[in-house]
Amino acid sequence: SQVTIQDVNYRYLNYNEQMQFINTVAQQFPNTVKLQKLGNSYEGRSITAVRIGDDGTNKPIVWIDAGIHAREWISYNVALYLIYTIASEPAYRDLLSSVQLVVVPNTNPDGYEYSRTHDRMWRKTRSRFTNSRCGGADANRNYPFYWGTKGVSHSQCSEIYCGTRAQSEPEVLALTNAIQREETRIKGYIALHSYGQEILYPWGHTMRQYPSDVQDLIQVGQAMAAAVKAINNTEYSVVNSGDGLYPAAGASDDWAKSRGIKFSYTIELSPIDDETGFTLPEDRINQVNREAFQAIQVLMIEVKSR
Ligand code: ING
Ligand code: ZN
Repeated sequence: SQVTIQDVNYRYLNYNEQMQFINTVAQQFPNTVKLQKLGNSYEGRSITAVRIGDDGTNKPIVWIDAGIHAREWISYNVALYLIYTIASEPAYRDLLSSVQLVVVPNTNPDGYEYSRTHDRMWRKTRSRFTNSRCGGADANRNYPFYWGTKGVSHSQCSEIYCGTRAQSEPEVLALTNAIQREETRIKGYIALHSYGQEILYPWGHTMRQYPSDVQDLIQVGQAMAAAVKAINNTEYSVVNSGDGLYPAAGASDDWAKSRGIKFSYTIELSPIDDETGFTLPEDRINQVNREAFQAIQVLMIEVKSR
């Protein structure tokens, strides 16, 4: 049977179901939605971008990617909901005529499948190393910007192992290559993670250091948080990732910002605390999908009007 938006709102899908869903949406809206293969994961699964809105123009792009950390399951549903909603609802046609959306709904398919079938709390990729009893690298410590310097481990058994070198993970290489090909057009970037209900802005690799346009990042971050709060009173806080959380080098939003993508963020989706943590119950998926959609829409509107 077919995977529908109902499934995306009420249950977690496996990788094949996610792929089936984006294929169906692409067939349903052939003029609006195009699939683009960015590369393969370590175990050979396709990493696919969903491009929504006219291609081949000079329109600004908002780039969203999800699930670089395998156990953060809610991020995949949020990305799939975003794809479907933007593509299917006539209310967003106008927005799509002036800004293109590129969504990578599963940036770590190997890790995700492993989290579903073997170890619910798995975070990393599934790459293997010779002469090591541990595998996998933290892909959000593997981006080529201050790689390996702070908040990382060089030990292969660590949850925050940064990899053998920057971009050692094929998933990260595929994403950085794809973003760099069109980086001058990308004006907004969000990496979807969970949990904590936070909108994080760079720099994350160090404490008390901010981009020169940090006020713009804070302002738009607060507009995103306000849009979320407006629908159900759910509160997201806007914080610098290095100060508010912990310094961590090699994260995707730091790298995106270093490439000149002005509005670069990491969003920690619901829940806010560790009562359910990464294992957000399925009956809460729909609400988180709708809330995150509001935030992303704010960023699209912001980018469009600049
Ligand atoms: N949190 C992010 C992590 O990779 C983060 C937080 C984002 C740190 C950006 C530094 C820079 O650890 C989760 N939940 O993964
Ligand atoms: Zn994460």
